[in-house]
Order: sequence, then structure tokens, then C-alpha cells
Amino acid sequence: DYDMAALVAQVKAKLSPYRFEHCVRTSQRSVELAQLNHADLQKAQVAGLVHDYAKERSAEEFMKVIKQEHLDSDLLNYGNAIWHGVVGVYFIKRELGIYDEEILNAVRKHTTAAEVMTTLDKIVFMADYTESGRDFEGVEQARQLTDRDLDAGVSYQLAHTLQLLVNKQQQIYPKTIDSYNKWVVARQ
Ligand code: DGI
Ligand code: FE
Ligand code: FE
Ligand code: FE
Repeated sequence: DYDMAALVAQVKAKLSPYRFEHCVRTSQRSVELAQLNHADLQKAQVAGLVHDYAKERSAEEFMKVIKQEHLDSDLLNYGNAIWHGVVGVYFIKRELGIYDEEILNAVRKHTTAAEVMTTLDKIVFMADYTESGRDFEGVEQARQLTDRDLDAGVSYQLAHTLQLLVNKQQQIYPKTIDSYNKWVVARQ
């Protein structure tokens, strides 16, 4: 069992107020989606809370972990958007003492998704996108779709995020493309 009050205090201490509030809302939305999909409520609550725990670390800190932990050196070609989940789990393990691989995997996949996703992975991916503070164009459609069909939500987010990244001519992480091919293209 997790001491949620202690965990909340630790997350709060490492994030700006607005991002901490986003984490709290993502945790609440994760629980909601866990209820709708008969998943583990506590794992959803914890994973949602800590998913952006490492988001405000410096590039130097992330690069140090990538090298020390011998992570794929291709990661060095990307930035915070990609690192805070997949590299961020090292801070979650070390500082928060969370070692549950189901929770850690959901954090690892929360930005890019993945070809293979558990229900918990999908829940955190979609909770992050549809938490009550999000207000982008189409968010209400994304919420309703996700409530009805979690996989349809994953597909919606990937299609829209990839489109956004292409429009802004941003660097695409290969895993994001793999996810798009699996959840958007192969699903049609
Ligand atoms: O951390 P959050 O802002 O709450 O949300 P997130 O971790 O899901 O996504 C952070 C940003 O990363 C979001 O604007 C989408 C973007 N992103 C997702 N896949 C890729 C990416 N950015 C780049 N450059 N490349 C990707 O492949
Ligand atoms: Fe994130
Ligand atoms: Fe996300
Ligand atoms: Fe987030």
C-alpha cells in the first residue's frame, strides 16, 4: 500500500504549482478511467500522480542518468518531452521508492504510447490528455470517446498529437511513429 499523503507532498515539493495540480487532476482522471475499465484503482491513482514527477529536471540531470544507466544512447538526440517519462522513472524509483513495474511502465509510455500497452498504460496515457484542466480544441470529444472506448481514445490522441508535431515540424521519436502505426493505422 502507498502512503498517498506522503507521496503527494513529495511530488508537490519537486514541481511548480501548475504542474503539480496537473498531476493531481491526472491522478483523479486515472482513477475514473480505472473504474470504467475495471483496472487497479490504486495503481492508477499512483501512476497518474507521479507521471510527470521528473518533468522539471534539467537536461544535465537526464543526460547523466541516460549515461549512468546505460539507456539507449539515441535518447541523447531528444529532449525533455521524451526524457521525462522514460528516463523520469529512475527519479521515481530512487526518490519515491516506487518499484511496481506496472506503474513504472505506465509512466514510461505516457508521452509516446507504445505498440504494446496494458490497460493501466492506456489509462495514464488518456488521463494525462483528458484530465479536467485540459482545454484544447476537441478535448470534450476526446473525453467522451475515451469514456466509451479506451482504445479509441488512444487512437484519437496519437492521431492528433502526431498531426500537431508534424505541423510544428518537431522531431518525432520513432516510438511515437510505431504507436501511431499500431493504434491509428492498423486499427482502421
Ligand atoms: O507532460 P505533459 O505535457 O503533461 O504531456 P505528455 O508527456 O503526454 O507530452 C508532452 C509533449 O510531448 C506533448 O506536447 C506531445 C509531445 N510529444 C509526444 N510525442 C513526441 C512529442 N514531442 C516530440 N518532439 N516528439 C515526439 O515523438
Ligand atoms: Fe508528461
Ligand atoms: Fe500524455
Ligand atoms: Fe502530464
